[in-house]
Amino acid sequence: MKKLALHWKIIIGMVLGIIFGFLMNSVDGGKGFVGDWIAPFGKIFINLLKLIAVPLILASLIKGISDLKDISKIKTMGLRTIGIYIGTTVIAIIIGLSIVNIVKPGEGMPQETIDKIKTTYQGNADVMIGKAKVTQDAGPLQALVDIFPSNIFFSFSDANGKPAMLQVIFFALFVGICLLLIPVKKAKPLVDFFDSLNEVVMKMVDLIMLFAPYAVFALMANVIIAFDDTTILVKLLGYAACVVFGLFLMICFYLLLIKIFTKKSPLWFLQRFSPAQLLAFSTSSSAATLPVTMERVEEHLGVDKEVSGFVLPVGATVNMDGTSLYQGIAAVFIMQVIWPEGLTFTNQLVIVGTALLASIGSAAVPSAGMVMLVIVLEAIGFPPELLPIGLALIFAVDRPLDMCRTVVNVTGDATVSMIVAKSLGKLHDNPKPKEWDDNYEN
Ligand code: DAS
Repeated sequence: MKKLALHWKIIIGMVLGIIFGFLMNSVDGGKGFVGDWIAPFGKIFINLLKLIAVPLILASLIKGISDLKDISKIKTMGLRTIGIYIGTTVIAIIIGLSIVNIVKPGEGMPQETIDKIKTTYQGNADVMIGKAKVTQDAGPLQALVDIFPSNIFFSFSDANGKPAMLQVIFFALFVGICLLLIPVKKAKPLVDFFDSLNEVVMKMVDLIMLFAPYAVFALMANVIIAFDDTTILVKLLGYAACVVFGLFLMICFYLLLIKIFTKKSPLWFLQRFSPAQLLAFSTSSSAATLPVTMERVEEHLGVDKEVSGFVLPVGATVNMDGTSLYQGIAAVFIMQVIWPEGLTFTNQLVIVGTALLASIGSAAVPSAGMVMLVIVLEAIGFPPELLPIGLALIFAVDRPLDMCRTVVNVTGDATVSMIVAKSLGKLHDNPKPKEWDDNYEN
């Protein structure tokens, strides 16, 4: 078992967790046992990953920027990164809209099914709408204001964690650029400190990942016990299949881009990056997965930290191709079921624009994409009185779809980091990951 590759250990933990979850679903008190005695270990694991996200972003971004030596390179890297991010997101939305308009999974849903879904999930939908209202009630420039921290003790205390991530990125960029503007002798102590901090935090990732198979077992068991009404799930299989197929096409698109721009084979990439994808699937959180995404991209895919330290934290907050594809499909599916008159070409164009903005605005935490779907629906004039029913329609399958779209979100970030690194000559061909024993002996 010890010599088994990490991704196989995580897969075994995942499968056993799913089996255990279904077993617990079938015995009295099983759900309570999982919730009280198993799920906390998954929460501890996610907390540990979030704990090191801030120091990791600070260390890798500040060290990375100071290593660039030339401020103009930051502008080039930033423009290339944002440009590719926007491009892949628009492609994701168009793929999603194409699938849902061809398959039409929402047409012909019986009224009694709609009524049953409404009564079962109306409460959950109201919670999502309430969360979206918090975002909407903020002023038009609130998202810009949120980027500038008022103190350096960042926290993920707010439900989304998004402002903290953007604040950490801003602060790290600010410090990194100022390190380039002061004499090298003066900058060296701080650069060395962050270099050392980066090594320490990467080692913390290695240690935390030792527990990944057990944590994934707990996370998957907890997801399975949440499934109540499988009859409703069956009615939504067409919609869910459209989302999953669209997400699969996005993964294929990324693998094609990697082959074209970096000449690396899909198998080479998946073998090295799959632990991050499996964690993204288990946690439904790009933010929680970020430390592992960064460790895999730097130490196993060969992207220099000067690039990964910027591209990945920015990607985790503003690049969510999986989420935007899902939002395109969900918006049209809901219209097909309860507002067919809204299915105009103009509205679909508006969906492209608003799903792009909504995915940028979505936080890297579970179900964030569904909260921001409200923005997309309201942008096309969706009747407010139908909003609760609309969200209730897709609620039953949102968690498994969230797990899948989070995998695409992190894979898109890793793909763009490899392409940008290659274009800047910062992609090392055959990275030798720091194995635990080798590193421990130094
Ligand atoms: N769970 C979000 C993420 O962490 C994606 C989403 O909700 O759409 O990427």
